[in-house]
Amino acid sequence: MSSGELSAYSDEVRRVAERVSKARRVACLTGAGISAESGIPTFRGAQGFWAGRRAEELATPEAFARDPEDVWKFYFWRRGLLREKRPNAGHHALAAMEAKAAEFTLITQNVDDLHRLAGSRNVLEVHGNIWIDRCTGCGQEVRRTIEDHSDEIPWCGACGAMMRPGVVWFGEMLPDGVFERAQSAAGNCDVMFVVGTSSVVYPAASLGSWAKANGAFVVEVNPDDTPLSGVVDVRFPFASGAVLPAITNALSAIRELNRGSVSARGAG
Ligand code: BJW
Ligand code: ZN
Repeated sequence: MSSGELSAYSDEVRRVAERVSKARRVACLTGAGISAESGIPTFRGAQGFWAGRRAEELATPEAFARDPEDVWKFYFWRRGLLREKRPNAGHHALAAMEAKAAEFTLITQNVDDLHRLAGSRNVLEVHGNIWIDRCTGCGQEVRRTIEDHSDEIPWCGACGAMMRPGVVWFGEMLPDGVFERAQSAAGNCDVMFVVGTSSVVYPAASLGSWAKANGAFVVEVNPDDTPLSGVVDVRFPFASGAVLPAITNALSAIRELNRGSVSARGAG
């Protein structure tokens, strides 16, 4: 992505930053696209995580019941991949935006933990977290770290049942209360960003239009069109690692300008 292309959107960048600077509440929904620039494959598309296999073959409770080893292998491989990955400029820009905003909720479909590593604090993980093992018997959860990751199927220390990855598969409910909080953040915000998601997996895919229906200014960041593209107020057809820092920088410039005019008034 050349910065030349994004520079043609400088008015939009400023307009969005102005909206954020005046907003009381900002929300952001992210998907796999924001982590693409960290070297993590997205789900859909030729190079996607389940290239050559149907998602339903790996990301359903039925698949796990049929062949847990096969499903665990997929998750061990992804944990291994994540060990070397770091947040990128898009993750960092959202953490910086949170620090500047009055109230900021980051809703992520990603399970990779990169938002937290970048410093985001108010994070709702609607599809769980890949570093959690959850017991299929008693529900006990164990949080793995990059250091204590192993490729052995884990068994529960409390009840002896097999553990599974602490993520949300197709046909499963989202973690208790988390989607309700996400829906409330989207429905009550002034500005909503929808970043790096194909907007096809529900219920997360409903959050952008929910925000719009409740009066938010909705901004989409995605090189490709999605089912949401037609309803957003501003669409940036570029990589999030380029767009989000540009918005955060414009926001800082607005804040500086406002501070300057306040102190000039104070002095005069
Ligand atoms: C960039 C970029 C760059 C690239 N910068 N952008 C019919 C209608 C409505 C709903 C359903 C339906 N049939 C079934 C359902 C329900 C189902 C569903 O939505 N299915 C659809 C596929 C139709 N949903 C569910 O089952 C959910 N649960 C549920 O509904 O519970 C209620 C219920 C229970 C029981 C019965 C009935 C209802 C659960 C969904 C769980 C999704 N789980 C996964 C796996 C998580 C674990 C793991 O990681 O392994 O979540 S699937 C996968 O998709 C993962 C993702 O979070 C999710 C979304 O994908 P995402 O993030 O959008 O990635 P991509 O790859 O699709 O898109 C990347 C985008 O980035 C692209 O657009 C690129 O252009 C862009 N991009 N580079 C910015 N640099
Ligand atoms: Zn157990």
